[in-house]
This record gives sequence, C-alpha cells and structure tokens, in this order.
Amino acid sequence: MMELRVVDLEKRIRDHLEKLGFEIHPLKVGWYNAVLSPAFHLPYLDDTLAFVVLSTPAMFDKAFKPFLRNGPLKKIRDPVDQCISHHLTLLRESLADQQVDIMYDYELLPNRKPKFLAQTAAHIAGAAYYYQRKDVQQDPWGEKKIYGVCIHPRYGGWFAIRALLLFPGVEVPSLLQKTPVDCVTTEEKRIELLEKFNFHWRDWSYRDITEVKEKYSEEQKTYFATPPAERLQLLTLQG
Ligand code: B12
Repeated sequence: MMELRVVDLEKRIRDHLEKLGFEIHPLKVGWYNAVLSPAFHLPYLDDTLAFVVLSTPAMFDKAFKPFLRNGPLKKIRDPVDQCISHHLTLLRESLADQQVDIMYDYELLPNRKPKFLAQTAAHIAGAAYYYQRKDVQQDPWGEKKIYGVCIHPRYGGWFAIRALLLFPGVEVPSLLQKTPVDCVTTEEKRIELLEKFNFHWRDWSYRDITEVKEKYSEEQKTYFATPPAERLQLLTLQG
C-alpha cells in the first residue's frame, strides 16, 4: 500500500517537472545525513522520502523563456530562481493532499550555512557523482582550499542542482539506493576537473570534462555569462 503511494507520488512529480526540463531523483534523508557532519543534518526521520531536483540544459527553453513571457519579474530576485520557485510552488499546490517541504539551493539558515548541501544530495541520490579532494590519491594542492564538483553522466557539468523536496509524512524503508555513475575515473582527469572547477570556472571548461549528450545553447551560455545585475536588461533587449 505504502509503496504504491510512493510510486504514484513519484510519477506525479516526474510528470509535472520533466516536461519543464527538470530531473528528479529519490533519496532517503537518512542516507544524506549519514555522510554529513551533524551541523548539516536535516531534522527528519531517516526513512523520510526526499527528491533532489536538477535543471537540465532544456530547462532554459522549456521553463525559463515561457516564464519570462508570462509575467512581470520582481526586480530584486534572480529570474531563474523566481522561475524555479514558481514551478515548484505550482507542483506543491498540485500535491495538495501531501505535506511537502521545499529547500532551494540558494537558501541559507540564520547561521549562514546552506539549508541543504546540493552536491551531497545529488551524489547520494545517484544523480551525479560528487568529486571531492578526497577522491584524488596524491593531490598537488597543499594548503589550498579545493571545492568539489558534481558531474552528471549525460550533461557533464551542464546542469544545476536546484532544490530538495521533502515529504515529512512519507517513509520509505525499502527504497533502493542507486550509486552515481563515476564518469571521471582516472586520477589525472579528476585532478584536471578539480583544477578547472576551482581555478578556471569562469571559462566553463570543467563542464566539458566528459563527452556530453546535451549542453547549454549559445543563448543560455550568454545569459549565464552575463553578470546577474545586467541579465534582466539582456532579456529585455532580446524581447
Ligand atoms: Co558554489 N556552487 N560555485 N560556491 N555553491 C554550488 C556548490 C552548486 C551546487 C550550486 C548549484 O548547482 N545550484 C554548484 C556546483 C554544481 C556542481 O557541482 N556541478 C556551484 C557552482 C557551479 C559554483 C561556481 C562555478 C560559480 C557558479 O557558476 N555558480 C563557483 C566554483 C567554485 C570556485 O569559486 N572556483 C562556486 C563558488 C562558490 C563559493 C562562492 C566560493 C561558495 C563556497 C563553495 C563551497 O563551500 N563549496 C559557494 C557556495 C557556498 C555554494 C553553495 C550555496 C553551498 C556550498 C557549501 O557551503 N558547502 C552550493 C549550493 C548548495 O549546496 N546549497 C553552490 C559546504 C561544504 C562544507 O560542503 O565541501 O561538500 P562540502 O563538505 C561536505 C561533504 O564533503 C560531505 O560532508 C561535508 C559537510 O559535513 N561529505 C560527503 C563528507 N563525506 C562524504 C562522502 C560522500 C560520498 C558525499 C557525497 C559527501
């Protein structure tokens, strides 16, 4: 009975979000908490169902451009963030019978820590492998701080991790955990990836560390390469 309800729920979320260029991957909160230090734990039962939401390259055309055409933007908030929260709010309304908590990648707690760690969630759900400094045996970076990066089996680095949907009332003890695809397998490539992400992220080359099936269009690249304060103007000019 319980399992059927979960399958149905997952299908409803998928049907709603996939046509907009999003991808969803289920996980249990307990898997996520198990790898994190207590300061980052989410206060839910271990078996609680959650979904990590990714935006794929198609989101720009399928959700973002239509969103811009349809309504006035609030000047103070990032347009893509507004688009995503718009669609996840609609999703929540369509699941009216279900309590759902939504955490966005850009949301911070009062102590300035992010509400959830997007990369850990993506890895744990099997969506995109999270390459960290500790995935390299002999690293050349000494005292430098090195941030980790997720790579998706289909989109490489051409995607973003947008939100975590949590279902406090829904427990899924028998959900099976998927291992993320390890697509950057050699020591040399992993070093190259982390160097590109940390020291050359502005040239976006880390996103092409693997052969990709689909990536951002030229238009989408121009949009994201424009400083946030000038993006609205860019969109207005293009009509
Ligand atoms: Co940033 N950024 N960022 N960023 N950033 C995010 C990480 C994210 C996920 C945003 C998104 O997609 N919406 C993307 C990365 C996407 C990806 O991985 N493919 C992102 C990007 C793309 C960038 C930039 C390229 C700029 C941009 O285009 N937006 C640059 C690149 C980095 C650079 O500067 N060269 C960038 C920069 C930054 C700054 C401003 C520098 C800060 C600091 C970065 C950092 O701390 N990682 C930054 C932040 C704060 C974030 C943000 C909001 C939070 C990250 C954070 O604070 N992590 C995230 C979004 C989010 O997560 N909500 C985006 C806290 C640290 C402590 O986490 O290092 O992963 P951690 O440590 C945990 C893991 O190691 C875990 O435990 C630790 C905590 O206890 N752990 C795990 C331990 N053992 C194990 C074992 C396993 C198997 C696993 C899975 C985990």
